[in-house]
Amino acid sequence: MPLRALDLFCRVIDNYGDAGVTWRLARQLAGEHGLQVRLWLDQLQVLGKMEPRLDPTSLQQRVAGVEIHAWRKDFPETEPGDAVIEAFGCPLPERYLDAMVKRKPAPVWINLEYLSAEAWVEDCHGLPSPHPRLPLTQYFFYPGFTARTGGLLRETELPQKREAAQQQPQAFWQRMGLERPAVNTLVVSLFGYPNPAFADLFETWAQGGQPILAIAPGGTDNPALASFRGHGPWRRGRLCVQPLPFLSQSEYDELLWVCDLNFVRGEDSFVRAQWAARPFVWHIYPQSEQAHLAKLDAFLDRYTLALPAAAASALRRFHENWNGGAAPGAAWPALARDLKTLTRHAATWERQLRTQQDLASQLVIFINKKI
Ligand code: TRH
Repeated sequence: MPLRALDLFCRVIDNYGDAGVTWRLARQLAGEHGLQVRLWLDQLQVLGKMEPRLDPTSLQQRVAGVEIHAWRKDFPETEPGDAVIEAFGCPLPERYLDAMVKRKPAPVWINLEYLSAEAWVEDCHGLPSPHPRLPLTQYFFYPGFTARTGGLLRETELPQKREAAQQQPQAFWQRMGLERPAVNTLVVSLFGYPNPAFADLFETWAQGGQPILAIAPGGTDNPALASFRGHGPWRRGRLCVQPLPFLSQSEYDELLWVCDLNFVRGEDSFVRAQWAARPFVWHIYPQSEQAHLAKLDAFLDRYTLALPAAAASALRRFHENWNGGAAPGAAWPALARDLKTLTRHAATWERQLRTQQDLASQLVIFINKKI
């Protein structure tokens, strides 16, 4: 019997990406694969920031074809679906695990892991892991950049929607209540983790030779605005920093599409910046013992492979400063000099990456092979 109904569990660690990724996946599984999807999420208010249609106070609701449940401690008796996806290794409720054991056949159990460009991911993707105590087997499912991984989240209509928005960007600026930026202005979106480097970069931009419009969505949630007061645009020299409220996921996508350069972070905005086919700077989620720097290097190794040496070195150096909290100002001129090369490369990278089967489709195929 092919896969019909699926439970997706997400426990928010911090920030927005856990909820952002699982919401994107849930919508695609329901919308493009016609599955009955139940999303169990512990912090609905986090998703509510990205999805205006959601009522964060409701225990159960239906949005975009997905049945969304508030995941609370008193987990109800529930008949498991044909498959269960636990996002980022969040432990499932005991009562649900017991129901999985009783269900015949047992559901296909997937652990959807965090994204990494590191080579070891290919050896771990799809491996079974028997439960230590229960007659259940979990499968590791690793997103990734190669054919030996689970791929990346990408909805079918994404390329067409992006291309249309990039050809007609004025609709987005109007909806944001902003003037369309002048042709010679470099338009940058800002999203990152708290970073002392923001102040140095703003000073460099203010003293620079080109007008720069830096758009910072997320209001006070955006660390880029940590040193600003008030909501209006902040101007110094050639720089204008324009705060925006926290955008819906689809509006944030549009912002990435219409900007010339995107500063992103974590996992979901990092992937969405690649689908925008524009140059980006990635602030990787900081981990203890600098473990995140190996992940950053692994990605830059893949991403800069086809770049001319000068542009590759400019991009890598800027990332080292940006992720090391060092003053990025000194690394900015080289990055700005190679922006045209990086823009062409970003479009080539997106076209190549798009040939990979998307994550949701790979998940459905994988589960149907195990059912
Ligand atoms: O918020 P993040 O730092 O989430 C992180 C990462 O997911 C990381 O992998 C995980 O370990 C950690 O959480 C616990 O960054 P990320 O992944 O880019 O998620 C941000 C989400 O917020 C993304 O879906 C885009 C969305 N967003 C909006 O919808 N509107 C906005 O205005 C902004 C700025 C972001």
